[in-house]
Amino acid sequence: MPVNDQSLTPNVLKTDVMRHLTFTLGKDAPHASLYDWRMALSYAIRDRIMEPWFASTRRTWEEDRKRVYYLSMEFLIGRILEDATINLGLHEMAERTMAELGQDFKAIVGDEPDAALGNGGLGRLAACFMESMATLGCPAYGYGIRYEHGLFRQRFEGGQQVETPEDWLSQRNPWEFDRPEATYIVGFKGHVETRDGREVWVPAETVKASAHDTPVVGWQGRWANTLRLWGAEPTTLFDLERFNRGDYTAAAEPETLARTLSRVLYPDDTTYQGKELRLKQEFFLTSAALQDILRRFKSGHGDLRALSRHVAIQMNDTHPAIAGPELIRLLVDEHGLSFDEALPVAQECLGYTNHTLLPEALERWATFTFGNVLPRHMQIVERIDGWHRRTFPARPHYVGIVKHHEVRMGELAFIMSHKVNGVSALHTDLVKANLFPELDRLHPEKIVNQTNGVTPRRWLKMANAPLARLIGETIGEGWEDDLDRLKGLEPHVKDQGFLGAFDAAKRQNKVTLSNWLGAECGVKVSPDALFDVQVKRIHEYKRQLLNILETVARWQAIRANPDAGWVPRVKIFGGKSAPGYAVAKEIIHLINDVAAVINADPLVGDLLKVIYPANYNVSMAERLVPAADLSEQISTAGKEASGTGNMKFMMNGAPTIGTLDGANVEILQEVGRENFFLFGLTAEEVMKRREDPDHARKAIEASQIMQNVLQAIAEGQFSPGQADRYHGLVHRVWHHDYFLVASDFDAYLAAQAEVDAAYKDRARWLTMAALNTARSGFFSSDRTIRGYMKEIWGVESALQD
Ligand code: 26W
Repeated sequence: MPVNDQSLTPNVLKTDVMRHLTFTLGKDAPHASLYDWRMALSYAIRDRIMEPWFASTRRTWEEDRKRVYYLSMEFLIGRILEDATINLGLHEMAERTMAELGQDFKAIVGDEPDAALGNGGLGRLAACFMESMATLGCPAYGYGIRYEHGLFRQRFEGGQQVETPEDWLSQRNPWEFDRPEATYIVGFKGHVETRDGREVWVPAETVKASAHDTPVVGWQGRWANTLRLWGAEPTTLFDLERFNRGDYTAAAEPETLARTLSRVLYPDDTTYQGKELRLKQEFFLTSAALQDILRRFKSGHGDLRALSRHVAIQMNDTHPAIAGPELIRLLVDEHGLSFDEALPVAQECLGYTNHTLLPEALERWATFTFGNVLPRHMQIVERIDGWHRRTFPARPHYVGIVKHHEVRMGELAFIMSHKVNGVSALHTDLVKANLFPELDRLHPEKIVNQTNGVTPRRWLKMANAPLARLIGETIGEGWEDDLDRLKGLEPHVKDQGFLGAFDAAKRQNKVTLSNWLGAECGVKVSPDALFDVQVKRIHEYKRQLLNILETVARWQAIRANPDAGWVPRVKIFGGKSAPGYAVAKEIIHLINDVAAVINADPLVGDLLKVIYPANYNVSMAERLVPAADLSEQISTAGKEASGTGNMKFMMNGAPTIGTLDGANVEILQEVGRENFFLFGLTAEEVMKRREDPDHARKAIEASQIMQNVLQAIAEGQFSPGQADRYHGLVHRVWHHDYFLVASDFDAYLAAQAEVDAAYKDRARWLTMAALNTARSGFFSSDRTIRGYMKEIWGVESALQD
């Protein structure tokens, strides 16, 4: 469909908005609220997605194209309205139309709640991938769960995190279409019977998975795919049977189970807890998706042995790793294939992406729980394990799926996939060397790398209009879906006029952000200060602690010598902690305590401010990233699989201060050493350093500055009412410090001093910043998806260039 559809003049859009306001919302304009206007505009814009959506589905059928199925427990989408208007090329028109109707477009798009069906990196990556697959004309479905409550909302009380439930569906969701005709039964528990020599699973509990579809439109509306989210509903079938038997309590069980299954997103990233409900959620998503995939395949083809020619299924981490056994079960038990036929079919369809090396994040289910919830799958897992053990005899010892009474989902996903991928070059090396060394030796071609990326439509075009405009004026249009063209900015970096304009765009974003921060947090910050931003989940390995300790050191140094020509800084933190992660919550408390003391210190004034706006989410990232001067990517080397925030900051012209971790390594390579503030131990050095049990004490004793910082905290300078509040924390840094905050402290301080020096030299700083944008083309998720299409999925674009 042509994007700048001539038939859609502003007048037509206005008529559409008014028609929806009147007939869909039942509202008279003088009485319409912001919500009503948002709904009316959303429906009017949504209407424009239908044609490309239908056309894409039709073409995929007609041309019998291979489809990608992206299975993910999380899709961290954020707001949809503005993104859709941008991709449809209707942004300016929508702005103008709403103004003519007396409405503020910015306020309207800002009224939309974030779809926060994810925790962090993994969920946001899935959302970027959906957008890139649509942009590239890759026929694809995303499959996930329609959580009633997404990630909790965060508030601070006395500086401490308090969680409240998120409620995005309390208002009508204009983007989804219920598909009551697309429902599947998903079973749990029960037992396995042998009938006529075949195994038959008789579940004791069943729920109905019912589909809710959201169209995802790509750049310029050339293609649209479907995000299909499953909601759980009770089945009545078994209730009645039980009810008739007089088993009334059990009769109510299916309804309770159904209600809880799609009720809430697990708010844990990185720590896995073997909770039965979580396993049920994972199976619910996976089984419904696979049944849907097989139904679609069967409606066009006969022979299931040809499945992998038409179907590629990607498992986003191990959360849907039950897909291996479930696909075998469906093929064998329901469609009559033999196990030996079904196994290779499943393997050829499946791919597995690993997103973490942290041992505590690796899913392992007690065989007791697994066998209880999924008795038939337990049998199949053992059969797979036996097959693998016999087919690939290993030395010195076999690393199997079932070990020490646990089912290891990583090994299961690995064995059941034809390709396994890491998410950055370094991470993939570590997956090979540390996570699956034995399996890698047995299957040397299986592990491949696909470095993450982010969509430049949302993260540059939409979030950073001033810079996007400058890019368009400088290198012309067309960079949005061909991000390597940003290289064309490089020659202009020597031009004072261009640098001035680059500076002005950044400044405009900083002014907008300071106004918002003033209103949101009640702290006034000067847009002339250096905006130093660390936003991401709070985790020890991400080392927000290192950042706040450096902040204290800076504060002490400014107080000792206020006239030393300091570069004014605003330290901005953002992020949530898992509700049960006590150490991360303590770090949040400390940041807020430090902020309160520093922000009230008249000696320091504008030279240092610390701000931590509560409830960091996708929409807040869209405000912070374009206004950042400095991107904090300071994880302990070897721990951050990739990072994707690092790429967003780079694109938006913020140089990185960071360690050699995750995709930082590739950012450094692209941008050049002189445009990156590198510090810290390497992954290898980290492992060596840990061998010395005294590493922390030695590092602290060698650093007077670090001692002063820890002493101030231990003394209660930031917790005046409770001097011992941080004794535990300080003690851990001295004596444990697994994430090597102490060992990297001095190097981090030195890198921060380099940042100050570079920032003072305006020409140098602006050149660095502009080069970060110019050299960020590699980090478009379009490049990532092209890699998956070619090397993992074997799928071609349906769009000719
Ligand atoms: C079962 C508990 C659980 C839940 C989520 C364990 C682990 C996870 C995710 C795998 C954590 C995650 O989001 N990982 C992040 O994935 C991003 C996208 O690839 C990477 O950029 C981040 O580095 C990685 O931490």
